[in-house]
Amino acid sequence: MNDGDGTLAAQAGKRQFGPLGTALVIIPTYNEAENIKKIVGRVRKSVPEAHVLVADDNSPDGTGKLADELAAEDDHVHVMHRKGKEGLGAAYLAGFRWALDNGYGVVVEMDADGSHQPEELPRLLTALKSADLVLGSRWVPGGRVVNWPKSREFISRGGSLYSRLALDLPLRDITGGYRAFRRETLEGLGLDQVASQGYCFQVDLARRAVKAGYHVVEVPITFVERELGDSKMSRDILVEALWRVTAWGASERVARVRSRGKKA
Ligand SMILES: Nc1nc2c(ncn2[C@@H]2O[C@H](COP(=O)(O)OP(=O)(O)OP(=O)(O)O)[C@@H](O)[C@H]2O)c(=O)[nH]1
Ligand SMILES: [Mg+2]
Repeated sequence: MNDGDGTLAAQAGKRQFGPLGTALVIIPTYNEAENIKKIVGRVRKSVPEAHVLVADDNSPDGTGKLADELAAEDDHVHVMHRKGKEGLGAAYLAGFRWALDNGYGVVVEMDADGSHQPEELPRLLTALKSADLVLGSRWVPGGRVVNWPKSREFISRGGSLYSRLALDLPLRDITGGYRAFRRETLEGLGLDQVASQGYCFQVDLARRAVKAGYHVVEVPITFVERELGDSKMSRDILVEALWRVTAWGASERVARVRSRGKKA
């Protein structure tokens, strides 16, 4: 396990990390009516001081209206109504901007479908005390997935392995979506240039954080497959991830060869 305060402090060397400030948990939603009330309730119970932002893409099943009901009775719950389905990446980018504009010190990514356990959030936040970015990780010792078919595990592990090798990243779970950022980290990632939509949005942010020299820590999580509602995972999302990761990897290699050529 690498989420103990002492270990992390050692890994981060002599760097001093400032206090964390208030956390905003962003939950992007598209047709999560069966899940939204439960997940928001679990977050509020698990970390009562945190705020929640539901970023809904005008879900036809009324998720946005249910989120409004939660916000009406709880001043820690906020709702962003977006005009239509534009993908996970766009919803997160809009949520990040809102978080930064409203002064939050920590920004958390969490799925609505119960795959990410709000009860594990305190461990992510503890790890963030001595890190710039914390990744909830299925593929480090202590991490696991529950109720996933072998085929899905193969795709996920393969996606992380391919990204790790193509982009030369020292990370095990690069596609995961349970993360905690310090606001300064988000401010330093160049969010205006992020164009990725699906899973590769997560790869893109992790890659930017490592390349910018941020201290990125993986904390083991238990990922539980959704029980209710439909997956938005599609062939297009996988294809986008494959081509973008391959293109990033190729351009980094070209840049490395060029800089070696200049030094020689
Ligand atoms: N706002 C918004 N949210 C989205 C969009 N696509 C997916 N989401 C949300 O992003 C989160 C992750 O999507 P999932 O469908 O669970 O994707 P997944 O976890 O890869 O797929 P499953 O394992 O089958 O659940 C969920 O909270 C979705 O509701 C989108 O286009 N817009
Ligand atoms: Mg899911």
